[in-house]
Amino acid sequence: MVEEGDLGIEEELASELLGGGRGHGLSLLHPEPPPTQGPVKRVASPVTCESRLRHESPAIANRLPPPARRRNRFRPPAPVAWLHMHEGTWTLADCPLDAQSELVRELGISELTAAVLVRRGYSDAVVARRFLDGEQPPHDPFLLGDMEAACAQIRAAVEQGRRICVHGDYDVDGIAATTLAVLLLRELGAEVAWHLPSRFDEGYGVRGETLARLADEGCGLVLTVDCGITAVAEVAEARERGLDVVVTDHHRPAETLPDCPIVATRPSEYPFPELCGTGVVYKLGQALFGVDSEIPRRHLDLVALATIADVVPLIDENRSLAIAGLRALARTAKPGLRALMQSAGVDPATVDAGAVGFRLAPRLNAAGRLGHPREALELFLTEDPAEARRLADSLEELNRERQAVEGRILREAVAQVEAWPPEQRARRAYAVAGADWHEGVIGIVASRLVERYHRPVVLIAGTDGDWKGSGRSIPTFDLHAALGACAGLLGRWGGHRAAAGLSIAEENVDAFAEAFAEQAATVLDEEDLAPVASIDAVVARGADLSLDLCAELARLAPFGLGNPAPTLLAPGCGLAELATVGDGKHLRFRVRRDGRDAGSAIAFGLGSRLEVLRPDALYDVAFRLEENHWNGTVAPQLVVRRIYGTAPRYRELRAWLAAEWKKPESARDAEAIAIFDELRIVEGGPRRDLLESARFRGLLAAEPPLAAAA
Ligand SMILES: [Mn+2]
Repeated sequence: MVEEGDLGIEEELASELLGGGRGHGLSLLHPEPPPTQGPVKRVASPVTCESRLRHESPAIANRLPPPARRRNRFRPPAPVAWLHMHEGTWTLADCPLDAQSELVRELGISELTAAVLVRRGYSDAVVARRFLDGEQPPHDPFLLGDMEAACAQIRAAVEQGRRICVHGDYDVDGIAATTLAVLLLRELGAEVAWHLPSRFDEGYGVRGETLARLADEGCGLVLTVDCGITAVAEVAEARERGLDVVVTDHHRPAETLPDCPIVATRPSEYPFPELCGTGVVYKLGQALFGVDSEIPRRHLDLVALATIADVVPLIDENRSLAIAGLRALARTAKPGLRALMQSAGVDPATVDAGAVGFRLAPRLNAAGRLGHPREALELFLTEDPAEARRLADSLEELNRERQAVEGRILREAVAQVEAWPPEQRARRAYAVAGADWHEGVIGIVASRLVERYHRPVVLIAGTDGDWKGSGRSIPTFDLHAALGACAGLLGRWGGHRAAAGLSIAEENVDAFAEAFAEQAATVLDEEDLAPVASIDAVVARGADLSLDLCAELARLAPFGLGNPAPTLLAPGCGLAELATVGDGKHLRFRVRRDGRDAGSAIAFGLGSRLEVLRPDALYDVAFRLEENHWNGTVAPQLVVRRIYGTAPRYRELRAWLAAEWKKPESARDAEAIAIFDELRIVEGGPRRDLLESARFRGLLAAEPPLAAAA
């Protein structure tokens, strides 16, 4: 298992993961699959996120030559689309040159960064500048659901001296939202209590028994955070008992809504419905204290933590909350957050989305996964540094335990899959069960298996005879719908397109695995199982991958869902000085382009490919450009996502075009002229790689070889 601190790979993996939605998440060829952060519990709005993420352009089947020669070395036990698993394809969206040039001119940025921004939909200079500055105008909190009624009900409870109980959830978002609500209500002078459900005794959501108990204990108002939107019967019952409820949530509502004030992203007129649960409470704070009030702003550290940990898209208001919140986290006065960063080895001065998603969030989630989320909440709330240290130590211990449990289940699940007969291995969706697996971590392990096998996976744990499953999907597969089709074999089930949970009778497990695979077979073909990297910009020939460019690209951070770290493509490269590092796990090399050194590259998890990569062949290298701090020096480094074989005819088509360019215009081939026009190639103008031309990409993919005509 890859441990934190191992060559800094954890950041690499975290950012890859946080880039979720691009391809199938992690596709680094890792001998032991890498650690992941908590599960994607809910993708708030598949439409908004995916349409941003999925660039529409013709896929180029830019694959390596047939694998026959390497079969013995690399083929996994069953011949399941190994080429896809390891290489996949890349796609490149169109990038209107007018928009790109305008950004270069107006913002004074490089052609490359401008291309990234245009491809991500920031083609207007004003919008792009606001994005870079992290400056989104905060939307009016009173547009969010029944905000006015909710505030009135809360104020009335405070005035009447009725106790308010905040009801949250057991993950980072639910715990941070509870903390934030408690702190805000205290500012109002309210008598506040809180309740966090246990994953094991109560499970997700608001339970009737809990509300009844709170009513009996003299509570006057329950404020739900990060849950409650579907608690229709529970709320009705509570109100009959004289207990008022205000729901704040960001999950998908059912057809009927609870009969009480609801502050939720859906249904709502709110312009940006992708807030996390803590973000919703932050808006409640703005409504209660005023948008310019310092009171909610003091807790932006919690908002950033939850926004990043809950994997909501880091665009629009979430982006500005994350940027402001990460700054607040760097200088937080909360003893708990300081202690947590210290025990997680996170330097507050450089805390970023990767550190939150990969180091802080798993520790906070460990409480709810293995025990009770109470400890994480107490950590957030405590004002005593000694108490904070004790709680942080305890979370550290729980997190270690979580890693061990998760590692064991992962090994067992992988062993099961690899022992399957080939026809079972070839299934397009896997369901794997273990009698003594821990239900608190099966979701994380399912994500890991999705990364490993590039197909939907449901993991089922037979805890206490009550079998429970947790599934994770790939972008091309609606897991929720697939479970619906198998509903006859399931007990309770629910979730989202990307992630879902279920309960099942033991005797139905095998039948479900079969039905689930059948469902996938009707929806997915082999191509859907191939990871697709969406390229943000093609590096032009001769372009300098400098520290300045690193810094410029870093202005697009924080990276995560909806705003992944830019993936650049350097086409037609030679790989020089190939060597493995880290016990053969990783690959290090220098990228050479057109006979010139183009930079130092590290490819995490690709060490085993050392012997197949040929020094005389050309490769298209997809990478992120990062600063590498080493031994007191800083240098740009290409952090490789994937290495593709360059299309066989790339070299000859390029040579043909170079020859055409030298001819007088009247003598040029029409196809060549069209490509030059498309790229607006002029003497002394900005360089653009031929791959930026859709027409050129078409020629590369065309059959029969068109170069023969040239
Ligand atoms: Mn949430």
